[in-house]
Amino acid sequence: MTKVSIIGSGNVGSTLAMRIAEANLADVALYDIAADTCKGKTLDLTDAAPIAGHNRAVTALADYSGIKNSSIVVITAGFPRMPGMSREELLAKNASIVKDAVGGIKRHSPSAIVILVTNPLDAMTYLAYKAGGFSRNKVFGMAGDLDTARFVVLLAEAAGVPYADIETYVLGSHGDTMVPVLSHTKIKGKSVYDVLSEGQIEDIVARTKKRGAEIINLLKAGSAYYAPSAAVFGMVKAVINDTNGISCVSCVLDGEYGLKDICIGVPASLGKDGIGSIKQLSLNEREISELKRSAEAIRKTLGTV
Ligand code: A3D
Repeated sequence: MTKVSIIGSGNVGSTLAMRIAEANLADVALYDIAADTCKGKTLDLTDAAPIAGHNRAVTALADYSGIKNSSIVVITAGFPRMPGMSREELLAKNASIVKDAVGGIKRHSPSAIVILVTNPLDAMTYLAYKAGGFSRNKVFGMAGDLDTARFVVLLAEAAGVPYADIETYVLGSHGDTMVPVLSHTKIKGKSVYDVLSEGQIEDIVARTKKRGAEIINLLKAGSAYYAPSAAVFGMVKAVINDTNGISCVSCVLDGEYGLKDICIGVPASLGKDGIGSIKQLSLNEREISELKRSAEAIRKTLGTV
């Protein structure tokens, strides 16, 4: 039986558990420091099974030993942003939580693929890679697919087309320096510049970067979780079904895009061994310098860990 363990049963973790079980993709084990709340959520998710029509086990774990034999471990444990906070402000608190989770994975499920969600995402992914000593194909972070989805929604609204008519990538850091790749953005097969004005494009890029903050300000407690859990679900599905489809993932680079020894968002194929290959897009000069700026912002954040 395929098993996915999720560390952190908060908004993202529990919604992801629901998506995985209800898609009949895998059994799900959840671990959270808030043990009773975690148990309560797993009972609730289990009671939904006869209605949703699956027989997947959704269980709460008392400690990390229960994650053994997981194909994938997703780390969502940690504090989310509150109104007015940057993702970087979460660094100190979340770094020690991620280190604990990585220790548990090394001890009990060392061959699992590890997917990071905890913010600040790129720094946490790098930290997990270093602390775990994992091979670089086996640890990556979810952010680019979410940022790309947000960009797609705003482009489709402006152009008045279905989401499926948009082709694009958002690379770089999960933060203000993210890089929506306009040179590879197409609407119904045409360059974005042939469909929308420069002003519209600039506005959409700026709104994409602030979409997370827009949602936080409306929710007032906690951050987005429906779209984030959908993006992680897509990655879990790609690994379990060995699809080799392209996702924008934060992963360790070793010279790709001119960057080394850093985790940053790039397009990569995902399959049973995690990252298959990194797709090298040809970027224009402006995009290359934006990606470098994004990498510098991540290194600055990492420097404080
Ligand atoms: P939330 O609903 O608060 O859930 C976090 C859970 O982590 C809570 O249930 C905590 O009890 C639990 N937790 C805290 N410390 C520990 C620990 N030591 N061991 C185990 N569990 C612990 O937050 P959320 O689910 O909305 O978000 C979780 C994390 O993901 C935050 O850091 C968010 O910023 C981040 N996040 C990232 C994205 C990206 O796109 C990268 C999107 C959404 C959320």
